[in-house]
Amino acid sequence: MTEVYVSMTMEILHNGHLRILKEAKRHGRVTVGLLTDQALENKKALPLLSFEQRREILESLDCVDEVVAQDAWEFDDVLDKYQPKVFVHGDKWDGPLQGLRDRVVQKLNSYGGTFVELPYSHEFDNASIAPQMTAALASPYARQKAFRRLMQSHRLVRILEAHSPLAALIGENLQVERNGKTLQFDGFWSSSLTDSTEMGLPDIEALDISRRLQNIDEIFEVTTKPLVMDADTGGKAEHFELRVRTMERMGIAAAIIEDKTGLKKNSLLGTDVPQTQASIEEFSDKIRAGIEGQKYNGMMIIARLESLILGQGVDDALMRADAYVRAGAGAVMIHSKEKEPDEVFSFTDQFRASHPDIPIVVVPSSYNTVHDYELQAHGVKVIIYANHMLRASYKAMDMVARSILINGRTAEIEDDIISIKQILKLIPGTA
Ligand code: SPV
Ligand code: MG
Repeated sequence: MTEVYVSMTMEILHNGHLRILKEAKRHGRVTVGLLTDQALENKKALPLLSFEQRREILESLDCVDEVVAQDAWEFDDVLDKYQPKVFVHGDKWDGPLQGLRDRVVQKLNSYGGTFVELPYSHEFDNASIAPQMTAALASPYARQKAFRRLMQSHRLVRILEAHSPLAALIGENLQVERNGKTLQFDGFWSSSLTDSTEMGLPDIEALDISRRLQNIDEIFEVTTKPLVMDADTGGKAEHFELRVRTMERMGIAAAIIEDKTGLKKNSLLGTDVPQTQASIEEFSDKIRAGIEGQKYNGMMIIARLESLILGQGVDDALMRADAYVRAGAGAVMIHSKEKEPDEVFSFTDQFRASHPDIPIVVVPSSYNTVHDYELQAHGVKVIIYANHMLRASYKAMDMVARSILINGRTAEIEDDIISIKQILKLIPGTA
């Protein structure tokens, strides 16, 4: 029988897929190359269904003979490997597929394969299924699941601070090209520093938890990506146990708690202000409370080590990290306020060796010359850009206000700010 190859992501199975697969079946034995999370990296958001779930659905179809994992977005490797007699694909080659068609034709010609290109059915384009998909992706459980899958994947996870829904929309939608790869942020950071600053309050856990959660709820209203909450010290273990229930129900993907006790000050102040680290026992109890308080273990509890911030050294951080993981922390965050990442790397290299599977989170606010790929090479899994959106907005607002006073009008600043026309287009439903 003729070998026919069809490649698909299949976020959800719809009759557009069935049409393609039935057409493919007319040409012979059908192998579906199902895109893995790795193949989708930097190209598309991860589908709601896991690879295994999508595979099971496809395998149950009469028009599919075999499902294989396609680990690359491009078709070069699969065409070399399977050399199918027939390659079936829709005729829509825009967006991230751009440029791939010519290479497919070339490869097929090189060994005499046939290209069957099917007309794209606009019945199933993003616009028609997007609202339902967005609603599904934005559900509390889906956000938490997406985060866990990101943590299990091989990819570096980039988290952007969002102090408002508008800031979050940038993290939700922005895509850039770097070295031929499409990059985007994977989720949001709800920062105690920027949430407090936005309210004109110091970062000392003074902002009410209900207000922090309200901010998150507003961000959730307009986005789909996972959110990591800076839960400060978590407060008293008994209170934290109750709060995690609400956080979990809302769909917060992870809560990071820091191992300080008493009145917490911002970490970047280090030992310039009085700050006390909790005992290992006290903090381990809080981690356990954060796990036990949840209904379905939807939210990861991440232990944040303040040893370097408080001058206790890398060995102290390693000893604590080990204890916190034993208490059930799903990941550890190592924080530093140094200009260079040396002590962070000393921690990550040693921790990686003893705990290869526990994700490491970093917040490179002070050691800001280090690149994401260097952090990744040292075993970092998650990078949080913790305060830059708020810092950007304050500076821009200050500049505008000054310009208005100095010039006595707004014409001079117009080119540096978003136009009213763009604002009206920015939010669907405004115009
Ligand atoms: C925050 O963003 O509130 C943090 C990170 O906790 S830091 O400000 O560096 O302490
Ligand atoms: Mg904080």
